[in-house]
Amino acid sequence: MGLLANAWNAVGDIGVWAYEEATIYRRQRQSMGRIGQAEALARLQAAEYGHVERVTDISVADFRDRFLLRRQPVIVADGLRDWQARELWSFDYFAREFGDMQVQLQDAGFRPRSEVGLRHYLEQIVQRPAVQLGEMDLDLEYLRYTYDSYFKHLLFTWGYGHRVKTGSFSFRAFQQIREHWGRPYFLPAAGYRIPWVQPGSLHPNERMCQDWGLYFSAPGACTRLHVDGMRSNAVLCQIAGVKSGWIFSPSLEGAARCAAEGGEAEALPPSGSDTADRIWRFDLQPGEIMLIPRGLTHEVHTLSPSISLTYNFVTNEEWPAYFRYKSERGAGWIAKAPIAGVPEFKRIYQAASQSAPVGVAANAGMGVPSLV
Ligand SMILES: O=C(O)CCC(=O)C(=O)O
Ligand SMILES: [Fe+2]
Repeated sequence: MGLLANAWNAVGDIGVWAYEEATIYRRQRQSMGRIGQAEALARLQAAEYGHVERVTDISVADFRDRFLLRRQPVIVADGLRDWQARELWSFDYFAREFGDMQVQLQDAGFRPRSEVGLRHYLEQIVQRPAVQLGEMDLDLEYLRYTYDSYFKHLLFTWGYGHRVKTGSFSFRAFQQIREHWGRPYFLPAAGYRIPWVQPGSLHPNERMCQDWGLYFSAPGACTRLHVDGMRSNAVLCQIAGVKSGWIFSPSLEGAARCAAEGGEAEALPPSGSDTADRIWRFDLQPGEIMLIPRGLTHEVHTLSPSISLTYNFVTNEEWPAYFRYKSERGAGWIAKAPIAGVPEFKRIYQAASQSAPVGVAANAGMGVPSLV
């Protein structure tokens, strides 16, 4: 990418950030009332409960019209089909290439925890046996990202990462594994507002996108119920192991949060034309990529030793709706406790997996593809 294009991208990013800061975060949001436990649980019980749809060989136009613009979660089962990462990346690969590095782990709510050697951490992860959804160990620490300085992070986001000297695992890995992965084949090449790419194409392997991370986690590890900080879309690209959990419709944001945390939460109204209360369960397998649509609440559980790559984005076409939604609801949040452990919610998902439709394995997520 040319020097001028990079500079223009940087100016665009700063402009978008300043505009959001000035218009969204500085504004007082109107309170939307409160929702209590009993009502929250009743809403979750009555919600439509289904599996995230799985597709293969989907075109950019179809993906955009059926899923991205409508904020429907989807799993693209052949998502990694053109990534060398599928063959190259493994726990051994990362232990061999980066094992001597120190990494800072996080808890289930993204808060920094202990610092350990990467090789040691990976050895611990792979030894742990697979679990079922709902079996968690909240003390397990999680490797998501290790950014050693904010300034360096900015240089990576503007495409100068290859010139940066760094001792941080995420940055070093980003520099070294660039050839092994790329923009998923079903995502548009151009027309992004976050990160700012106009004109030109987005190469997320050259320019570090928002919330980029190479995630390593053990069976039983969890990322608690949350909405991503920027309320942008995320792609969760699964290289090894299985992850499961749920995504909630916009209308259930308040109810899900309230159920997870106990007490009360802000009651958030439905948004857009799709007003139904929905819970989507997912079982993400190696080789697959899931879209977590912008602004939706989700919780993620690792069921077997896992390597994932993730990043966030917003396209030009989504921008007005993205912006409106974020002005209504504010920034993302993370719940104080996981929703998987709430007994009433447990009953909902356990009953649903016992009555799984034909073709959906009851033990989905235990290494067996859930849709056959
Ligand atoms: O894969 C995970 O555990 C969590 C992914 C996610 O939702 C995030 O990083 O925001
Ligand atoms: Fe997330």
